[in-house]
Amino acid sequence: MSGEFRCGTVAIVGRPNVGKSTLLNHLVGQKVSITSSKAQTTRHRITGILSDDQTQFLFVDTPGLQKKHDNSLNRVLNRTVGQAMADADAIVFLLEAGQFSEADEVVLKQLPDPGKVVLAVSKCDKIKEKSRLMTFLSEVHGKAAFRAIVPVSVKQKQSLDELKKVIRLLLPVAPAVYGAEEFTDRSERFMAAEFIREKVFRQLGDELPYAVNVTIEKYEELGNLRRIFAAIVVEKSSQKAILIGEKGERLKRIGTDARKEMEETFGCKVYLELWVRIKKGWADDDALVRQYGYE
Ligand SMILES: Nc1nc2c(ncn2[C@@H]2O[C@H](COP(=O)(O)OP(=O)(O)OP(=O)(O)O)[C@@H](O)[C@H]2O)c(=O)[nH]1
Ligand SMILES: [Mg+2]
Repeated sequence: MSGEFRCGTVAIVGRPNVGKSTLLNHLVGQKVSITSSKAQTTRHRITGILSDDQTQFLFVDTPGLQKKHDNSLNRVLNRTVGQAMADADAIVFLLEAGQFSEADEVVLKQLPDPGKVVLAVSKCDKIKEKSRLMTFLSEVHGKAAFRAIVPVSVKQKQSLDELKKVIRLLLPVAPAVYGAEEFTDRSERFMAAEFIREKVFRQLGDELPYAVNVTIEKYEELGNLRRIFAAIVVEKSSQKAILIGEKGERLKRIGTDARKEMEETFGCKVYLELWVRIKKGWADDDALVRQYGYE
């Protein structure tokens, strides 16, 4: 039986900042989805593909499910999570080691049939005493009839293999959907915008405007060169000033970091032109949220 090829979708869900995108990138072995220490980094359903001789895993990263801010953008993000769970063959419900809060409870309540849910516990490296981790695992184990519970840490490769093994058995016997070399369903153009947004998230402190967005205005492929023109969209002129920084230093650093990451991932030279634009209240404007590609 174990010799039969399996292929299916695996939604990774959990509250914001629990480590979903980091886990996805480590499972796939490639940077597919952006990560940061700020909550609500992920805003799209992004597939990361992992293929071996026996299985093709279609891991689906999702935005952190949350009820704190209620605007057009968040309603769309929460809907994305629900849809991803409904469509998935298996679900990884991610909790952070030692923490189970109301925000986690919100996700737990929305899980469909626990028989297709694997509970994974992230950031185990942050808990030094083994006994504390054990107590936490036995506490959360009883929350639902999960298929399995797997403590993981991106630093411990071993537990990722264990996680893949239990997920595999939840996937249907089916042929591969993607070629063996493919690692995401997303385009270079989409990833370029995401890489820029990641650098904004990582370089700004608490002053990070929640409603920051990146749009690619022009994307040209000229042999081994990409010419990319992108706008960072914020809501107020004060936010624009923060992003640009003194003498344009901050914007320059965001551009340099994003360009380097693109060159590494795309394997080509990149010319990147970046500027900042103000669009008042876009995150609570249904039409603009759609126009910016959130669905
Ligand atoms: N120490 C440690 N830190 C981790 C681990 N996994 C993730 N992190 C950190 O946790 C933070 C959040 O990670 P993300 O992967 O962006 O979290 P997320 O759940 O995708 O967050 P949203 O997209 O905002 O919902 C980042 O600073 C990661 O470096 C881990 O196994 N160990
Ligand atoms: Mg994420």
